[in-house]
Amino acid sequence: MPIALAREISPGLARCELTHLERRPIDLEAARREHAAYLEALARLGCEPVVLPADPQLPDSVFVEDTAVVLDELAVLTRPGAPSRRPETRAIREALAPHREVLAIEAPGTLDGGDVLRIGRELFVGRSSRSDRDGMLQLAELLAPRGYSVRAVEVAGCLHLKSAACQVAPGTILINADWVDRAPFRSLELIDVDPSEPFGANALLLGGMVLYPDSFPRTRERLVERGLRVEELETSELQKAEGGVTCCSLIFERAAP
Ligand code: CIR
Repeated sequence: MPIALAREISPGLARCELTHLERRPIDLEAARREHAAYLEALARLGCEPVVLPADPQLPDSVFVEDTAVVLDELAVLTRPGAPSRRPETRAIREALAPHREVLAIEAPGTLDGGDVLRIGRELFVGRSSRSDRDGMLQLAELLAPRGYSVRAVEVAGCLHLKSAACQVAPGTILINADWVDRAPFRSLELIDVDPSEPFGANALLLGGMVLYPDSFPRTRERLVERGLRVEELETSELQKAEGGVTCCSLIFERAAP
């Protein structure tokens, strides 16, 4: 059974980093309910949630996806682009250590896990305001011996690559082509978000189901028309912190005993 590593919402969430959104009040209790429903959905889909305690000093620490890239063979701790988020990796290192060899991106490189989209043994890495060339090159160097290739993708107008492109079925990408070029994904099937729902490209594929925010009904319709199974989640409070559905978990298979 895969582990879904997550972290409770920090009481300091209101002080989260924001890049493309205006700050709006966040209802912490409602955010916690959304997070609990998210973890329940992951459990229903066959994961075992492992939930680390909240840290009041780390406002964005619920968004664990950004702190590591976890593959079958090893994990790479990131060095998040936002300095306020760098201490988040400490607890994640401890949580991953029993399951994987843990390597790390070193200064001065920066990398956020939200910029890493894995399709088979190819990793697309967004060049965003959070992830730089050095971080991407370090990742490529660490993973080349394990047979992974890394490919840089320019991202503009959104926070991370996975704000603009996510896998919704094997070989199928949900994309907002205003924020990322289609060309790197040319060999894959692409589904465009509805133009009225630019934030609708972040989706979490798990066990044949697409976990998807309930705030993008037109894009959801496009997924359903393509025969995909979609389970909707309420994410309005976490969206105010610029979070999506991929960002609240790191999902990986347990290491073989
Ligand atoms: C940040 O700006 O870092 C957080 N407020 C949101 C991070 C969301 N991460 C993700 O989608 N992978």
